[in-house]
Amino acid sequence: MPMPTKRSRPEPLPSGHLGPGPDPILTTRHGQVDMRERTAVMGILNVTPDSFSDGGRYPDVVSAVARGVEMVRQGADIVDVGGESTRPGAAAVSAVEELERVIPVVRELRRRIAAPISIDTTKEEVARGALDAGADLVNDISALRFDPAMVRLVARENVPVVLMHMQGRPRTMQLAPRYRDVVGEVTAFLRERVAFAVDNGVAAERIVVDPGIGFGKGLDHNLALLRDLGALGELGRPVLVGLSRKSFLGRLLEPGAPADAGTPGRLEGSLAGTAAAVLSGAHIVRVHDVLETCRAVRVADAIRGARGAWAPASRKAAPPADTGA
Ligand code: 7PJ
Repeated sequence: MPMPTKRSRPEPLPSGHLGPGPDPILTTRHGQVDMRERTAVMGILNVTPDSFSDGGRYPDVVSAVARGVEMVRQGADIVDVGGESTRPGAAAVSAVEELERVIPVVRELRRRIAAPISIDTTKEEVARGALDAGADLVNDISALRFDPAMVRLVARENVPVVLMHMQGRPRTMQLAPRYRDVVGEVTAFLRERVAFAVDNGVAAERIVVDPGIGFGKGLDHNLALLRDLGALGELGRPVLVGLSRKSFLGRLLEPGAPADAGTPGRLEGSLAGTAAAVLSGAHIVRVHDVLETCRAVRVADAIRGARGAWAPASRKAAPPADTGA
């Protein structure tokens, strides 16, 4: 079987961008995540009593760690540990409580797995505790906006960071999301946040960008972003997409059902959405169902490989040079 073509981006980018960057490889304290040929799978390990869809299922350290170990066996490249629910309308959690939830899990998981561990938090104190306990990267859904100390921590520790787009705040973000051009606005926001991070000492090659599916977005906004993910490729950084079991899937699969009506069909919806995201330009997918996703992604990667671009042509990128072929 021919190997999928390496994701490289030979074409020059238009002016005003950050440049194509190096190949999509993320260097962490626990090895490299190489996304040139394979899409990386980030497994979600929620240690919250009220998270989006598996809240309360891993209430204790032992079962949370066991699930983390299992996800790595199932093929996860990164385990994302989170102790603060960002469910629309969820109550805020204090740093002390978040630390109590995540630190024992990160510490024990570190002893048990070699894969990079990420910490899903917007608080510097929590991120610092988790990095000290053995975490390798920071996943900040506020893109370094909610805690002014966060950017200094990431720069000083020289760890990779995920910068995610969100319109509004978790409590109110789904009330009335509005955009004129959702893809353009999300791309511009992420460009500004990448520049902010770099200006504050974060190495560009440590940055991952994320359109923030479901964070201050209606159904059509989510679909437009997933369809046009290649536009984020112009930022020259790996793109992470998280759509696993999110409520827009319920809106597609069970229109009319209440948003909190459980998750029937969300595995299939998540797999289809994730495969589409891979073909659309995602380099990392953040998911609950690691085993199933790894299989789906393997197929999507084989199909994507034939196209061989590090990101699909961006909306604004110049067309490929005419090779006369
Ligand atoms: C995301 C996240 C996402 C990143 C959550 C859920 C909601 N971090 N944390 N991207 N979503 N980077 O998992 O359903 O989409 S919490």
